[in-house]
Amino acid sequence: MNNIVDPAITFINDQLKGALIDRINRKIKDLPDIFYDKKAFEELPVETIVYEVASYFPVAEGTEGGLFYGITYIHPGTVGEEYFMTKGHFHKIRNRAEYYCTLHGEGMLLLMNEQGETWAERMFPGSIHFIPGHMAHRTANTGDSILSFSAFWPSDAGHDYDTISKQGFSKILVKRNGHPELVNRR
Ligand code: S6P
Ligand code: ZN
Repeated sequence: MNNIVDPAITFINDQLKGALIDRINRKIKDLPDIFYDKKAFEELPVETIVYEVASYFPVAEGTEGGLFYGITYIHPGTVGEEYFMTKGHFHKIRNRAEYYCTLHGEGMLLLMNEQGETWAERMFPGSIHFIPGHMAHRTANTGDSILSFSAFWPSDAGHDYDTISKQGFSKILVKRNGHPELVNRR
């Protein structure tokens, strides 16, 4: 019996490869609720890719005790003065935590607690972010190249996108004088 085997997945040259890998992309047309400048949003080509996610789901979604692994690639760009960013979510099981580790590019991790307080952590290659439970999380690309990061989260965490699509984050991340600023929504 050969008891030395290859890993189920690899991450080489920035690409996740192997079986059971799920790939999605989010285009402008998939993100009607998240950007505050609706006029600027309407002017962008609907097929513009904002971000892509490759995830490894070795167990069924909802399984207690498992872990998922994913890589997110956010393209550079803005909608009006707001940076390209992810939809953002709370975990459906609110107390489930997560790690993000930045690989390439520069960005911000926006965090919002259940009281609606929002703050941001700088993301840069090598930055590691612990996202405690009960915290909505969203990432934005503030640079000129792709922002990529790996994520590790419990397989029973689930995603609550509805709360964010209805209420948003209490602050938005905008480009002012060439730099990111976290400001209150108007
Ligand atoms: C999953 C984890 C990430 C995001 C990804 C896209 O819990 O936080 O893999 O799914 O960054 O963001 P979103 O908000 O569209 O799921
Ligand atoms: Zn998450």
